[in-house]
Amino acid sequence: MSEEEDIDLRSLSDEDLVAQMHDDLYDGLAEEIEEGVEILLERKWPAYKVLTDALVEGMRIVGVDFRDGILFVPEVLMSANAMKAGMAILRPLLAEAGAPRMGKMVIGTVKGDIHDIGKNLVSMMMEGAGFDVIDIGINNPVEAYLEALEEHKPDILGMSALLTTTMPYMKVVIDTLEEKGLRDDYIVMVGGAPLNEEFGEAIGADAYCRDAAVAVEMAKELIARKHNQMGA
Ligand code: B1M
Repeated sequence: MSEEEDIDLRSLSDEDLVAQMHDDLYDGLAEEIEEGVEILLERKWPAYKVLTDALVEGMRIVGVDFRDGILFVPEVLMSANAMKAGMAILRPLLAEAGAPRMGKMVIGTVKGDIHDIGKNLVSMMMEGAGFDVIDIGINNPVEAYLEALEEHKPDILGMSALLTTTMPYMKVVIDTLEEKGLRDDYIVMVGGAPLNEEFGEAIGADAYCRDAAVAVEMAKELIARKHNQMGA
């Protein structure tokens, strides 16, 4: 029996439990992550705090060791699966706020990029804030974005990229919207770990979003601005 299996998660203080969850995420232990999430919720932790302190922080640590060559793709995939298992429990809770309908967003990760945890988190938080979200998944060529925009007619187009090699593709999508005379029909928001404000501006996005909470705030602000402009 492994050492992890011997640990009674319920006997741990909040602080030790969160530290243990970081270890469990690192080790890709989905069941333990699910249990940890349930325990923190029973202890009246808000869903967003569980998400950020236990899951997102745990994944940050995984990212450091992935970068340093200590962890490899198969291990990180297991961590990602454990993270998703925890997120699945939190999703309905984040959407429970009963928020008024705010608008519609199509979101997807760009071509060549299969990272989807951050995008999924943004989708969850946006849904929780009252947005209808159409998630078109990963590895999206410009045609897939155009098709989804045409079909769903959203207020917002969201794009995610986690690789320095794939983030320039966001400009391909924005330039194509320009060429087709569609750019002004949508608010374009972009995000992902390697991006920054400057990049967002350089490619002609309406907003760069550092994280999911910022994405929600930006979306609300830009939608309000759009409505004001239309009313003026
Ligand atoms: Co990848 N990977 N990965 N990876 N991976 C990174 C991104 C990397 C930084 C790791 C590292 O070296 N430290 C590095 C990129 C280096 C670079 O480009 N400079 C990297 C690499 C190199 C690779 C491969 C090339 C590895 C290889 O094969 N040799 C390969 C590429 C595959 C591909 O896409 N073609 C690869 C593969 C993988 C896995 C499949 C193993 C797995 C992905 C599983 C999955 O997503 N289902 C994986 C993971 C998990 C990571 C790290 C460890 C974690 C990413 C993550 O989920 N973070 C990552 C390290 C890191 O980012 N520090 C890494 C948690 C998530 C909540 O944060 O995604 O940043 P994030 O999302 C945030 C914000 O960025 C923002 O809000 C989110 C929530 O707050 N945001 C948005 C994101 N998208 C948004 C969209 C918006 C708004 C905000 O729209 C409006």
